[in-house]
Amino acid sequence: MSSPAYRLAKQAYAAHGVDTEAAIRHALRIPISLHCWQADDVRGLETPKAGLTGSGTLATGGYPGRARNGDEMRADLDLALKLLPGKQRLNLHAFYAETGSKVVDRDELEPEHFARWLGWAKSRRVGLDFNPTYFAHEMANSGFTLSDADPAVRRFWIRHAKACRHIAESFAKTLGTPCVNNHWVPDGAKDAPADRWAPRERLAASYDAIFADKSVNRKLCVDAVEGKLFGIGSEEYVVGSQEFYSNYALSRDLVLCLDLGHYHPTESVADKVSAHLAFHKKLLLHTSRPIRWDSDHVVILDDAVRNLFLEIARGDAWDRMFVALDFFDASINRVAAYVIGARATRQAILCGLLDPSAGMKAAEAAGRGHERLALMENARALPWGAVWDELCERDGVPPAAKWLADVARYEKSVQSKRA
Ligand code: RNT
Ligand code: ZN
Repeated sequence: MSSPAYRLAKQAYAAHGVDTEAAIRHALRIPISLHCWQADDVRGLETPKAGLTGSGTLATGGYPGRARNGDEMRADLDLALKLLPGKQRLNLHAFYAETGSKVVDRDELEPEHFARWLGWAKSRRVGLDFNPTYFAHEMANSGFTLSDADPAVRRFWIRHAKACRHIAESFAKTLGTPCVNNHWVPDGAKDAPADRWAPRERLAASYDAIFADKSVNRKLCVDAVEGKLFGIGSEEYVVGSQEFYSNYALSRDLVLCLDLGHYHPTESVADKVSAHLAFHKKLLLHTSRPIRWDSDHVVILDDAVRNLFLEIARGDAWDRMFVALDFFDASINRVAAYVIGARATRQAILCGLLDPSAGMKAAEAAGRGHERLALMENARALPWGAVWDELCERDGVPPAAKWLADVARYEKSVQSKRA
């Protein structure tokens, strides 16, 4: 039995020609890949700990309860899965390998080092995605990896990337679903380099060496590449910029990744979707939230996220999209961070599917710009929240913010006991 609020919402949308039932079904079907790295503040599970280097990523905050090992991460993810409606996947990074007491360097990683993650994914019926980890390692201390001037450094990371592609392929084979394998390197310089050319030439050559391995089935290991405007320690120059990767992905038939946190604040990622998809086959989206110089705050339902999925809906480009989360906040409960960010992402998907775009497009085509604008404004006021709660109820998860009680219980009984 649906709620009175939903029944009213259904009518309100129907008046605009929108079928809420179809939107709910579609919104539940779209997979969202949960990034494993929110659970442990992007530390990784390597033995001995490689330790964070200056280049790469950094989670800030000291909220208690960080997951300290793979079991704790999986327990946190189990709770997140319980509280999230729809289809989820898990996005692993290579430095979450579990090698026991054995030290296995990144260039020697094998599928067996992820056996516990794979077992978990199998039993939860969750598909896996993957990422080579080109940071938090002594071979990344120069601030460069695949584009480093030292050929030995480049060769190390090329071996790592090749190993990761085999791991991704084996995940896909075992789980029966393609594995998106996303490459992001921190390479860049804090201040103006005298030579912007050579690192870019080396980066392209290194990737070419990686993808020259034709033994990997690219239908199973779906490689994506991710650029960035600037990072910590690469404020002036990023080797793998947006232009670099857009051209590289297109010319090598790879998937281009757009991370919502990786652009100048006045740029609209939503606007980029139709531009890229005029040429690229598919995009990988990292939902995130930039604040000042940080690119990885917890996703909320802000205009950037809403507009992104609105564009996908308006272009009916759902099948040309992989959706993944990418944020980390160590200043709040980490399971709550997962739930907030994943729910906001799926809410944006739902809002896109509920948008009465047809009327707006018709007004626009008829030259009635004022009508288009008025309908767009009106669409914001439609009762999507009641449809969202209905979606949650139908999928058997708490609606609204009722999941907070589960997180509070878990925090008390599990997370607060972690030193
Ligand atoms: C970093 C990229 C990248 C990472 C993860 C951990 O700026 O967004 O996706 O966040 O690989
Ligand atoms: Zn990202």
